[in-house]
Amino acid sequence: MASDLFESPDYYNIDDLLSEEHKLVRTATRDWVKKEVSPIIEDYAQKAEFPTQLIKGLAEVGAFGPYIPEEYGGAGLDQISYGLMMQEIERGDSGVRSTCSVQSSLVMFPIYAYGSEEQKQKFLPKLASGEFLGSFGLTEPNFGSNPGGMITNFKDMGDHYLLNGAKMWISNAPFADVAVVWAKNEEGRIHGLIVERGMEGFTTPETHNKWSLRASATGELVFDNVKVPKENLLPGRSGLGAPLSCLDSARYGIAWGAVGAAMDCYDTALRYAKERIQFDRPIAGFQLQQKKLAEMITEITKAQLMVWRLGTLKNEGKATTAQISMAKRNSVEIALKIAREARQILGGMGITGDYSIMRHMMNLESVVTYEGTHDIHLLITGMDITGIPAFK
Ligand code: TGC
Ligand code: FAD
Repeated sequence: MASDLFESPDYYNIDDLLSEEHKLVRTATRDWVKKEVSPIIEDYAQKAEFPTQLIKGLAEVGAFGPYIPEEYGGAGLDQISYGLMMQEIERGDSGVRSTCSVQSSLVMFPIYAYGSEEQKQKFLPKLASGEFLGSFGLTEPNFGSNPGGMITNFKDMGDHYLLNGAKMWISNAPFADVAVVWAKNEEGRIHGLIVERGMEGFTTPETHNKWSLRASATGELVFDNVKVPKENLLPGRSGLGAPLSCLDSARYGIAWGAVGAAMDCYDTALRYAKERIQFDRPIAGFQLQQKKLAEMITEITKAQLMVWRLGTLKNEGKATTAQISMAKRNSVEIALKIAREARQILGGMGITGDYSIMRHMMNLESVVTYEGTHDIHLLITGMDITGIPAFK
């Protein structure tokens, strides 16, 4: 990829709404992304390989459990700092941000929120330091948007649980040391179990041939009579609301992250349009290109304001599931549109790996689907404003 010249757009002086700590966190993450992610990411995406060497740096920059208290190894930051980190990391690559979302919000968060003290002490510091990589198993081959129908199950065998079933489309699965797995007990009640690599009958085959999130490892979690110690059940919460509450936290991070991808596409297209000469003038001087660029910065600015406000609500413990859904859906939608328009501004160059745009565009095709599809988030808004669920 060409050298990383990224300059962050801030059309409405949103920086004035950020604290010094927020700006420091953002600068540190941005500098790290420019130094460690940008130079290698295109190559890893082309090879469809997960850049495992980034794990240590992600931990050092605080991207594993930014809002988890320091006593458990987290960074103890607020939700705006978490959001800004996800924005900067996804500005580099959605797949790298995925790793952080899963580790922080889908593995550390449930252990922190619903785990026993022993579970927190055992797993959180190692997850925060990157010694352990985690994955989150909710989706199954026949239950994606409708996770409540899952068939993965466990039986109480007296001194342990016996886990059977399979999860698919699981980020980090092939490399994960631990997996937070959602399964039904004999009464059909959903619980979270911490499954550890090495447990007999637990395998994590990799999913190949993806055109999207190629620098993120995706796989299955397969459980064939896995004996899970009883102390690995998350005791604090059961029911579908438990995994869905983790999704709230991850979707919030994605709402910020997708803005980062949009910012990178806009910034790249603006710079290119000012430099690229056709018909003896920069293409940025043509009205059609200005329309594209002006609409991009308008949508980015609206999305920046939305996620900032959502962050303030989240800091106050007031952000609702429906508000988070709206922001996740909006950010990904505008990012995808901006990626497509930006790609066109670059003409033929836009399809190459010399620029980040096509990679962002392909990555965003996963982001618009995972953590609740575009349709599901619209239906969550619909249910919230009408009071009538239209899922079933
Ligand atoms: P429904 O009857 O509405 O709700 C069941 C129970 O859950 C409660 N609840 C929530 N609780 C906490 N937080 C939330 N966000 C909640 N949403 C609902 C609800 O109150 C109810 O509680 P109770 O006590 O009454 O039982 O459930 P439903 O089966 O009708 O489904 C609703 C629907 C469709 C919105 C939900 O299933 C959904 O969100 N589906 C989308 C599935 C999804 O997002 N999967 C993501 C998998 S993980 C992933 O993609 C990771 S990618 C990571 C990466 O790489 O970055
Ligand atoms: P389906 O649910 O089969 O949906 C197919 C289509 O039907 C969609 O367009 C959907 O919007 C539509 N649809 C479904 N229900 C309705 C309805 N009621 N009304 C209208 N339209 C509807 N899952 C995890 O648990 N952990 C992970 O780490 C994880 N990582 C992922 C990484 C990648 C790269 C991808 C692609 C997915 C990942 N997922 C993960 C799974 C992801 O959450 C699911 O793909 C997603 O929830 C959608 O499920 P599905 O693919 O089964 O699609």
